[in-house]
Amino acid sequence: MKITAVETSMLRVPNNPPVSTYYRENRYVVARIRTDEGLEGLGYTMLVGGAGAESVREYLEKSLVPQLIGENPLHVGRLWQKMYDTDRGIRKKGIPVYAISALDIGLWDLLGKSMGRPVWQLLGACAEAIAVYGSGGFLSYSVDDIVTEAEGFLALGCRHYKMKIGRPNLMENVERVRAVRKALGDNVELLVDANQRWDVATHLKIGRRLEEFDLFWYEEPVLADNIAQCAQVARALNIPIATGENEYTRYGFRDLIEQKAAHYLNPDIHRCGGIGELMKIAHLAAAYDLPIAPHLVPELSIHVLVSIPNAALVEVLAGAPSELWKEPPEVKNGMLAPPNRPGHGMEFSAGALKRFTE
Ligand code: SMN
Ligand code: MG
Repeated sequence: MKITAVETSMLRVPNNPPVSTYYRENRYVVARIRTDEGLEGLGYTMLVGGAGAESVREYLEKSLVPQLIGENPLHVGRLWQKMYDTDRGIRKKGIPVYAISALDIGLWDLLGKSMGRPVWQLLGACAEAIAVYGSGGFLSYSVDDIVTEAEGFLALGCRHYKMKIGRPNLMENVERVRAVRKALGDNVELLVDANQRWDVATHLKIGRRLEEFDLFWYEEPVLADNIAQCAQVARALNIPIATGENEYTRYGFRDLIEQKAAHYLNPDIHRCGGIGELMKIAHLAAAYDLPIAPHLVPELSIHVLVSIPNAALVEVLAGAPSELWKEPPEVKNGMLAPPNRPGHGMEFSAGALKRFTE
């Protein structure tokens, strides 16, 4: 089998309220990998808020696609390395790895389709389903918005919910967490996410005040580039630290692990290098018994999570339009199971392609 072409496109997908009060839209860079045997692999990556989408598409088309044309798509590992080795002068952080991730996802889709098997069965299945955590609670929300959103996830059987901290008035963040903890009670695991917002001193001030709420994890305290400071916060607070959504490849996660920067790792399959690289990151973390809770992308992350011994949770974000997919992932009793369809099993719905294609 040979790759004959890669057709790219872009989707601009609006979020629903109240998420849309914070992130109006997300943009997808889509790469359909075509072969001489008629099989097609769907690759895609998502840029939250949309920034950088054109750059990802340009790098994918101009630097990576030429490396794949004429190649056998079933050699997924060799092609990943070939893409990674392209342009050694460009560090594989950010934009280039979003592009590699999209194509790797398409190649694994093709591999599964060529064998008539879902990707999770190619990865070495360990579990049937993974516990879901609901995510949202953005800074633009009122406390009532947060509680209503959380209760929606609890109604699906979820036992974990994540909200944001990061409002400029520091103590207001403590009061918002206090109000949400009071409303949800002690039987719900509450997570907070700072999205890199403050310095170490501020996190010590806020984090110590949040310790009384028995939080499940405290996410991305400092700038993702400053691993040493994340480790400093992890040593100082009596709350588990989670980070990784803005980290790239096994090398970036090696640094997080070696510097003991987090108790939970949140690699994003659309950013870290794709399916194969997420497996490598997960296996590296498993040697340290560090749990993996991938950032967003539940429909793809689930294939890896059911195939690793250190799966923690799968994230489902409120607000994404359900009509995006032909067969959207379905949370049942707070759990998500992978699809039994060949490949990764995902395809955009005809309505979504019509409505959202740029
Ligand atoms: C997050 C980031 C971007 C969009 C939605 C949610 C957040 C998370 O950092 O970890 O879910
Ligand atoms: Mg986050």
